Amino acid sequence: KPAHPIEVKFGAITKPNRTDPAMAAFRNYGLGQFIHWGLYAIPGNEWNGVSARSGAPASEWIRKWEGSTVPTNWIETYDNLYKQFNPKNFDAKQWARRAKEMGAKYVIFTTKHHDGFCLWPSKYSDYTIANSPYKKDIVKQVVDAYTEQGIDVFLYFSVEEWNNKDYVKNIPKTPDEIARFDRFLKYTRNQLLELQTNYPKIKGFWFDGTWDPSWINAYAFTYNLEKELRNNNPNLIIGSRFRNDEYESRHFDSNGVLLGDYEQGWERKMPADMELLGGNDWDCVMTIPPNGWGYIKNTDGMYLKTTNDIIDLLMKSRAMNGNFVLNFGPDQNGNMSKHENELITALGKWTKTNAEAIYDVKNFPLESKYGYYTLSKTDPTSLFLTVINRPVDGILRLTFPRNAKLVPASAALLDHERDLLLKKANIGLDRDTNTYFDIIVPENLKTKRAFVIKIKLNTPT
Ligand code: JFZ
Repeated sequence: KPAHPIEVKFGAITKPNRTDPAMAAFRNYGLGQFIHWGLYAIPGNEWNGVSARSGAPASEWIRKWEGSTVPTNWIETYDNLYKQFNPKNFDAKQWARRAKEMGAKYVIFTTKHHDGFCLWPSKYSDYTIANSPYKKDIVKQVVDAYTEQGIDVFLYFSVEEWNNKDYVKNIPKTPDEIARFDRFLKYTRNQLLELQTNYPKIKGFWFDGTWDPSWINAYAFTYNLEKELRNNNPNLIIGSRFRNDEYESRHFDSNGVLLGDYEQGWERKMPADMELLGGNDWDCVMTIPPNGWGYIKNTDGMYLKTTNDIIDLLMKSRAMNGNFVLNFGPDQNGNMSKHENELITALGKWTKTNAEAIYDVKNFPLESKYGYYTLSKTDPTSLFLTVINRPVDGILRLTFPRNAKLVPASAALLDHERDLLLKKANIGLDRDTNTYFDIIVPENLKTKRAFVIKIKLNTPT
């Protein structure tokens, strides 16, 4: 933050840390599901057996395939894929049931990615699902099915469109560019209002593709558009990637104030510590492969994150008051991969057992070398320790400051509802600035998963 705040006219519209029920719900989601689905699911990161892995940055970017391996007439081929989009196994209700089983409390669904193809029948474009052989409104099915399962829906929307002739990347200069980009801005506004009208149940938008100079330069337009979207739905939740102030400052305005309701910069990365977050709400969105949000046919040689990897990232996010959002890239027929399905099942088992430690919790201001602490929001005497690193001798030694008002009094395993031995350990370290509590992990606890210990806190005796 600058030492001397400057005047910002097109800064934040909402205050950070909104306290309304919609934002309170957001803070408790804990786990979310991202779904990237679109025409890129058809090639699935390859074409005619040739992999785009080294050419396109990620599977959903395959239209941007570059280098010597690009198939002939590739762009034309890609832009005609919609004529084949006919997902015969697509079942939004099944996706929603499985997302619920996994423990997701919100979903972010791609209505339109950078390629410009709309999964809803937009009045403002011909490049939509209505003109595919499938014809039916996919966004509507997703919104309805997830909402019915009690999962809140957020719509992913890319501003940038690769194949829209009105789109201008740099600041429009010529009369033609100015006219085109002006039409493009109106089109963007129309589509967003259309999504709000068609799907009034949505809780928010997840914006993307807002990095080009043309959009950055349109700060007055985007400021008014955000106001309009919020007027239509005062509970609407928008992340920080929608727009910038008049000084090209994105995500945060020139005074360091968050633009939007939560910080949206944690894409395949995790804040190293809470200080970096400045007390703002945030979510981390994560792929299962190293990169690649859309379907990948051949994942040979790619590291796919395991259930344990996901649990670690999920609880790390929760310990820092964030949400963790796991991405899925269904294939062209609407099927999740075997690995994705296995993850859903295994993660679902874990989130069910350990729900108390994941939802309705907040940061606890101590760190643990064994894993992550989360504290119940409703009961400040219920502390959870997710053990990722199991001590070799089975003794978890918790360090609390000597003057702590609440200290561990008893402990139990969440998975077995089994009480654990807890005793104060007067080991005489740190000149008694800390007190220590030993919890014994039973030797017969045979698990290769992280496990959660519920620790009841009490006033020191
Ligand atoms: C964007 C998209 O380009 C990508 O295809 C995917 O949809 C992802 C969720 O979002 O990729 C980004 C966006 C922002 C950053 C990095 C990749 N960022 O802020 O570092």
